[in-house]
Parts: sequence; C-alpha cells; structure tokens
Amino acid sequence: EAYRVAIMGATGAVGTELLELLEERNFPIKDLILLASPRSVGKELMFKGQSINVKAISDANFADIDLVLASAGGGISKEWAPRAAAAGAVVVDNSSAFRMDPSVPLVVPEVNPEAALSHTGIIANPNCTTILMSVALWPLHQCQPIRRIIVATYQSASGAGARAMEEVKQQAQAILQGKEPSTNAFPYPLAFNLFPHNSPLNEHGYCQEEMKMVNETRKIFGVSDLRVSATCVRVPVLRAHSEAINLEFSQPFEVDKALKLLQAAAGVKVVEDWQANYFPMPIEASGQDDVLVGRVRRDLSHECGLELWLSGDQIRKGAALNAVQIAELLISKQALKIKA
Ligand code: A2P
Ligand code: 11C
Repeated sequence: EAYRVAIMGATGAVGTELLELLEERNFPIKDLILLASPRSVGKELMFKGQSINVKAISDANFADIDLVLASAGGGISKEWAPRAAAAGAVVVDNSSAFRMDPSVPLVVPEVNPEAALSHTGIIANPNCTTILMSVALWPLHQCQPIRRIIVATYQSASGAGARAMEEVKQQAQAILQGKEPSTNAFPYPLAFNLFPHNSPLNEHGYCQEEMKMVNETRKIFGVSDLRVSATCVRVPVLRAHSEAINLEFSQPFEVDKALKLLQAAAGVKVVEDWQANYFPMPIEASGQDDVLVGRVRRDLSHECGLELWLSGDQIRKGAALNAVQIAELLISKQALKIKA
C-alpha cells in the first residue's frame, strides 16, 4: 500500500522538514507532489535521491492525491484545504485556519489519537508551543487533573519561517560588524534581543499566540474550562522552542511520581542532572523527535504546585513530525484511503 502525497508549502521551513521526515520514516509514498507559490515553480527538491519539480498549488489536481500535508500559511489553507478535501484527499493542516472549528479534530497523537478518526477531510495540527506543552503535560494530567497552567515561552526564530531564521543570522552578523541590523520578517531586531510575540493582542492584552495555547490545549485535552495563562516571547534561538511551566493540581503531586510518569511517556525524554546543572536546551532539542523535559520540582510557593522546563524542536515535533505522525496514525487504523 502506497499513497499519493502532496506537500503544500514544500519550500518552507516546515515543508522542507516534512520532505526529510517522509524519507527518514520511509512513509509509504507512490507519488510525491511538491507545491508552493508561483515564485518557486521550476525549483527542484530532492527526495530519496530523485529530484522533484515544485509546482504551483493552483496547478495541483487534488482528485489524484490521497494525502495533503499543508504548511503554506492560514490563508492558503483556507482557500485550498476545503477544495482538496472535497476532491477526496485527507488534509493534515499545519496552519491555524481550522484548529478551533468544532467539526475539525485537533490532534496530538500522544494525547488524543482517537479524535483523528472523526475527521471529515481536514485534521488540524496544533500550534508548536501547544504541541510541545501537551506532550509533556498529558501524562501528568491523566494521573491527576491539572487545575491551572501558567506558562512562559522562549520561542525560536524558526516559528516565523525560513526567512526569519535567515534574518536573525544576518542581524547577528551586522551587529558584530558594528552595523545597524535590518528587520523584515520581524518587527524588531531579534539578534542579541528578545520581544513579546508580535501577533495581534485581544482586548485583555493577550496575543494570538498566547490564546492559541489557551484554546488549543483545552480542545486537545477535552477540558473546555482548563485554566491556562501564557506569556509568549521570541528569543534569539534559531530552532527549538522552550517553555517554563507552572502547574497547579488539587492535591500535592510527588516529584518522583511526576518524573516516573514523564520517563515512561511517549514522545518525552527527561533530561536532568542537578549536579551538573544540565537541563533541556534548544540546541540539544534541535533535530530530536522527543520533547526534552527537566527541572521538575515542587513549587515552593504552593503546596499543590509543580514546576517544569522543556525544550522541543518547533519544526519537528512542533510541526512537521506531529503532522506525519497523524498520517501514520490514520494508516495504522486503516483510515487513510487510496482513491481509485
Ligand atoms: P514559496 O517558497 O514559494 O514562497 P515558511 O513558513 O518557511 O515561510 O514557508 C512558507 C511556505 O508557504 C513556502 O513553501 C511558501 O512557498 C509557501 N507559500 C507562501 N505563500 C504562498 C502562496 N501565496 N501560494 C502558495 N504557497 C505559498
Ligand atoms: C511562532 N507558533 O512560533 C508560531 C508560528 O499558528 O501555526 C506558527 C503559527 C501557527 O511564531
């Protein structure tokens, strides 16, 4: 059994990773179609030693495609995902376009795999910060329900795409040469700096990225009133996001028990060496499938509180890997059809 797979946004940061993951995981592919903007038509990308021409999305024939992995932004997904689904393809969409649509499942395979099976053509991949947090918190939440989450993020440039990663490098070079850094992908210089996530604010002063962590976590956990407060910050890291998380339970949560649950959890790697002060770091999380979790400790200010720290590859588990895992999950449940 092999599928006809399209990557929408194949030339981007996530698209490039999708291509690598499909090869690395030997995903059953009969035909691979690479789609991007008209700017990229004629570009060639390598897959399993063969070069494939990039096509414009408008030239795709979705009737001949079984699976679409979409990562070309919300606007493109809004326009093309429903058309691909109407043509019978299953779309795993990495954008925010459909995540909060009640008829679209929002899936992290380690947390709510069963939700994927209820799709009607589109399955949404959550925001990177939400995916990383969900993977780490779900094993604890299953043991004792979480009452409240306070999280601060340290988000890398990769979350804003390939162009943004390039921009930070150029800014660093300019600053080291005593020049003014130029800004384009970001509103302010990120090299040697940080700034609160620059997505639009709501009337309460929370930005969109922060509200994604609130609303998406509620939907994935199936707890519609879960209390979550997030502060999202962009930091001058190229790839992999980190998060400082404070949890409140209704009873004390033993640290040893939390560590055991995390050690046994799928998709989590505990990284802790108190003597060496060695804990998860974005440079070590980069390129890894697992979310690295450490600094698990009692919150000294609250008897039912627990603190932890994580780093996870935003492009991999935070985006491309989670999408591929959703597709693999469908295959394992015989829920991805090969169209006639
Ligand atoms: P392109 O490279 O042709 O611009 P990133 O998240 O790294 O910025 O990547 C965004 C991805 O989405 C790229 O593959 C990009 O293609 C694609 N994309 C952006 N705008 C469009 C568009 N208007 N139509 C189709 N694909 C688009
Ligand atoms: C960031 N998480 O790091 C964002 C980018 O909803 O998929 C991805 C936005 C999204 O800025």
